[in-house]
Amino acid sequence: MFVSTKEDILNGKVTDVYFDRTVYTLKVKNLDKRVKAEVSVKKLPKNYKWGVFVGLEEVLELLENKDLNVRAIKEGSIFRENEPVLEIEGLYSEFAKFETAILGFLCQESGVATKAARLRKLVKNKQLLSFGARRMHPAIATAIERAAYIGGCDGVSTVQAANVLNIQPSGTIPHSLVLLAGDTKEAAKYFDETMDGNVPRIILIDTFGDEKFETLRVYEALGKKLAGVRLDTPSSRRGNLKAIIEEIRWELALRGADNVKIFASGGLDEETIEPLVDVVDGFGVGTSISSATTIDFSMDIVEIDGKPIAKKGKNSGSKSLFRCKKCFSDIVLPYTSKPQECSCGSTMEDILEYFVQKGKIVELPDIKNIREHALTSLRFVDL
Ligand code: PCP
Repeated sequence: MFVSTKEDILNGKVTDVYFDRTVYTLKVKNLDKRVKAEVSVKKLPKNYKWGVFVGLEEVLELLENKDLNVRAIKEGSIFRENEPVLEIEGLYSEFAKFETAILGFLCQESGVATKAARLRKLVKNKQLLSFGARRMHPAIATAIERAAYIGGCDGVSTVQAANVLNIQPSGTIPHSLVLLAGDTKEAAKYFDETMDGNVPRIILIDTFGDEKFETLRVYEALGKKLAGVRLDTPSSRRGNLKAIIEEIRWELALRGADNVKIFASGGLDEETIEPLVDVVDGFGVGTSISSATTIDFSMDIVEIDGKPIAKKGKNSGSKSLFRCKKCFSDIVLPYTSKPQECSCGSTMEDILEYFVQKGKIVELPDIKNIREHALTSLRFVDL
């Protein structure tokens, strides 16, 4: 398989060759100096007004035990364009070769988390499951699903990611089971007879026939044990999916089966989810989360030997990112430890904090706290 191992990454092998060449030139010409390098994004994708910051834990693992100091916003925080999200202080050669991996962690995982967060806001209180591991290289499936979970997915489909996140994996049944059973009702019965009691009986009902009638057949077979049905209806047959779901809900209610939940999946994104939010109980989303547009962070030197300096188009100097606890507005100022007064009258705190000092990592929050921080922050922003 064509994968970079954790050792390859930690040894700086996954680096753009110009960093190796630069470090060599700096050494030979004795140009290496202590710098401050800042990560920020100039332009968010599409019409995004914010992003969710994910990938910090892996970046810190890369930078620990080196003569470096790292300030960053907490993992799961909201950030906006031109805001410093991470700053590394130390000898440039100490971290130069890791820039490729640092940005790789942050760009892809923040992209996934941001898309998950956007869908989280869109689906309101309905269930949102990450079903997209199958769309990406399996070596990064756990990183992708962790980012989706932090961004707001209620569950993930891959067993390994669920273990890492300390949650139960989420899933229903695939078309293959229905095809091999030869019939949706039979597949439902076989699944029910073979699964542990704690596995929800959610049956895929779009393989054969009409979704409404297949639902009734499966309900006839499983009765109160039927937890839900999933429509993954192919686009060639999708038609008015909302109307189909409303018909199913009517027929279930008529039979006192209001408890049977209805899930939708298959090619879902912001546009196709919106009209379904009021009629479904949950969504399984694959491609649009796992292959989400990256957030194209860049890393730029902003200080050399304590003196502010930056390339054209970049403000120099170490910075503070002040955020109002009440109205969530931000202001970027030259680094200062003095709290600021917000125009709304509340106080603003610098949300950039030290995560590594002299090579030592501070105690990091667990995944539940990171996700809670993201979900709490989402209340302050809109799409
Ligand atoms: C897909 C599979 C994924 C769903 C759809 C989300 O159906 O169930 O979990 O994928 P997407 O958002 O990337 O489209 P199929 O590919 O038909 O696979 P299966 O028969 O295994 O459900």
